[in-house]
Amino acid sequence: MQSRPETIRLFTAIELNDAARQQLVCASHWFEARVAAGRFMPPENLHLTLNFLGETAADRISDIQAALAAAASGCQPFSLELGEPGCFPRGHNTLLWMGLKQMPQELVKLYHASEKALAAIGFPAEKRRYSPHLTFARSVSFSRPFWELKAEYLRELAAGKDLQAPERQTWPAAAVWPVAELVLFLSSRLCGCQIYTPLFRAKLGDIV
Ligand code: 2AM
Repeated sequence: MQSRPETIRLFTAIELNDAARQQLVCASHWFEARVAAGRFMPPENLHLTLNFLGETAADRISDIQAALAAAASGCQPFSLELGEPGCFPRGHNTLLWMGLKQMPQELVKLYHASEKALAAIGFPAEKRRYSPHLTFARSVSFSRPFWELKAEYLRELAAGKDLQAPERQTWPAAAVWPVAELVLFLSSRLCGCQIYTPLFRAKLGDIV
């Protein structure tokens, strides 16, 4: 009998720097304190997904690395900034995410370049339009409507930046973070916990 090839679950993403991660963790804690229930992601798991490859034969790794390296080399580094929170319905529950303040052209180019390079080696392109988001909680249920929480969050965020009101909770300053690589991640589970391990870093603008 032929044994089935070993498969691993893969996706590509952009990592956050420390300041942006701190900003997102602060937002995540804010929502965690105000929802009825939800699984909030540990800080180290926060990321901006580009391509979801799913279950993949482990022996495809070198092809994938070459495809991502070629795609990233033709794109220039850029900067990102966290924007406003949003939610997607997922079954009976909701997924909470943070959006981006702007959608840089270089991010769009990187998304299309990596998608095309992966499609050329057999990973079908997403049918849905790319909607950049950083998931920070899954299986969320609310005791108040999301739009109400979001409005309150944005008000408090603005007030937190107000130096005239130092007694308010202080939010980390809005972080613009530089992006210089696209990372291939392995997604695995250990003792019921989701672990994301970087396998390969494709440098942007790294023309050889
Ligand atoms: P999500 O945050 O929108 O759920 C690792 O699981 C990453 O891959 C997550 O950021 C997740 O996006 C994305 N992902 C997981 N399953 C997916 C699927 N079936 N299609 C597209 N993206 C998926």
